[in-house]
Amino acid sequence: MLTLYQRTDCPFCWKVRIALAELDIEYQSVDTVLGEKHPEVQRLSPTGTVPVLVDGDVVIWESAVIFDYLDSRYAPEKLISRDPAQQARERLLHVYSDKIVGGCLKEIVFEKRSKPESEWDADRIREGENHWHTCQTWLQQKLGTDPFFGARYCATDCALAARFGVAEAYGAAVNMEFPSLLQWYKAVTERPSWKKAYPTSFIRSE
Ligand SMILES: N[C@@H](CCC(=O)N[C@@H](CS)C(=O)NCC(=O)O)C(=O)O
Repeated sequence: MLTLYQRTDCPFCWKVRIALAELDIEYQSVDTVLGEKHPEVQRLSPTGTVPVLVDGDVVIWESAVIFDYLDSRYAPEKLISRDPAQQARERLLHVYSDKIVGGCLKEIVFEKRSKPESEWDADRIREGENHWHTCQTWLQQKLGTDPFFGARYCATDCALAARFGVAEAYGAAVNMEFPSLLQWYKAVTERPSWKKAYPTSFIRSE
C-alpha cells in the first residue's frame, strides 16, 4: 500500500489527498505536525518537506512529481491532459496556484495562525487580501465560462481547490464578486474527493 507523509492542513498535501481520492487510490497516512522534524521525512526527503509519497521502493518528495507519478502509474490522462498545449496551460495554472496564490495566502495564514487576534498585523493581512483579490481576478479571467480549469476536472483543480479551501478556513473565502469562481468552488467542493480529503484541523493560535 502507498504511504503519504503529510500534514493535514498543508495545501501541498491537501491537493495530493484530493488527487488520491479522485483516482480512488488507497493509501495510509503518516501525519506530521508543524515545525516537527519528522525523522522519516528527514530521511526520505532532501528538502525535509511534506508531502512525501512512498510506493514500494519509489520515494517522491515533491508534490508536482507525485501528480506525474500517480498519473502515469495509476490513472493515465485522468488528471493530466496528454495534449501538449492543454497540458502546458494546466501546468502553468498549477504553478500559479502553488507559487502565486500560495504566496499571498501565506501572508494571511501565517499572521492569523501565529498569534492571537489582538496581535494580528492588520497591514500584513490587508496586503495579503489585496493580493488574493488580484489573484482571483486573474483566475476568474482564466476560467471564463468553463466549469473547470482544465479541459475537464484536472490536477490544477485539485491544487486550486486546496488553496481556496485554505483561504476559506482563514476568513478569505471566494465571494459573489467572483461568480464564476464561486460556481467552480461549489462544483469542486461537491465532489466526493473534497469530503474525503478535507483537513482534520487547521492551526489556530491559542
Ligand atoms: N515544493 C514542495 C513544497 C512543500 C512544502 O513547502 N511543504 C511544507 C508544508 S506546507 C513543509 O513541509 N514545511 C516544513 C514543515 O512543515 O516542517 C512541494 O510541492 O511538495
